[in-house]
Amino acid sequence: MSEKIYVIGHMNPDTDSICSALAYAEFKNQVDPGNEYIAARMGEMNSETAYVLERFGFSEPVLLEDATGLNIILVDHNEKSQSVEGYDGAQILEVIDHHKINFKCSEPIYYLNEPVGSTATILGDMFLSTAKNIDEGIAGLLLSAILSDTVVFKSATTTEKDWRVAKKMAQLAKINDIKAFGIEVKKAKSSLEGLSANQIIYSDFKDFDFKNSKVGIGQIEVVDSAESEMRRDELLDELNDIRESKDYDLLVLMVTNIMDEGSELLVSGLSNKIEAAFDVEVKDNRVYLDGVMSRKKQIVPLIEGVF
Ligand SMILES: [Mn+2]
Repeated sequence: MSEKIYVIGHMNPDTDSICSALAYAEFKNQVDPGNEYIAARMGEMNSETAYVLERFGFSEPVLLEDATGLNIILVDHNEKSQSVEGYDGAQILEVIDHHKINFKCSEPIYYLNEPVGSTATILGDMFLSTAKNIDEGIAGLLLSAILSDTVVFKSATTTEKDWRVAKKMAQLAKINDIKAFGIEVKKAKSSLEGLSANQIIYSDFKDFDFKNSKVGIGQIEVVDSAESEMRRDELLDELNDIRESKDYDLLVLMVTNIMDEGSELLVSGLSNKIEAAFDVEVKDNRVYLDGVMSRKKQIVPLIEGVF
């Protein structure tokens, strides 16, 4: 009997989560035509992702609010704290991811995790080795997701494999200048205009539990810091409000400038943890970290280490 299986990325979806869900659903429909694989999302897409989908002619994945009783495949995440409502009551059939693993299962499942720059890198490789055909649009989605997650290959998470798969995908998607296209993708999200401070903080936000301390870390990427500097006080006020109303011990917004290759951290709560983690002084609730662009590699492990 044909089953419906939802392929879904993390909460507050980024381009990698959305494009990987679309691409992996397509891959599975090719290799397992007996079942129906449906790309899904949890929450609203950001403007960068909307730009990418429009560019390659895709409509947005279906919104999944509760996965209780459903068959699901997780892409681009594995932890419950970053996943859909109903996680415990869902049948998780597979995980394809590139994050640290915090996952339990009672039966053997297909679990593929690689320390590469994006989930799309893993999927692109899979398409190249196994799929019957790679649609120009799917290649475009995967290329965009690699460029997005690796910040156009500038992030410390970038590997040789990201480059290799991106080049192949660019050929298939008929994109000649990969870096120029990457900046174009990044620019689609970098404007803060029309967004409230709350929307900016939550545009790419992750929750963490560090030894029972509640920590939240958001990240925005800008190509020019003028806008975020102008709104710094407003962003700090909103961080304080969120921390108080949602009981965070530490709340951080990384404002990453992809041209300067560094991040300013706006900090609410335990700023002594930030000082200890990075050996810096937090002044007026902020500190600039040169060369730091990756939340996953350069921020999360260091903060976790001081809890
Ligand atoms: Mn990712």
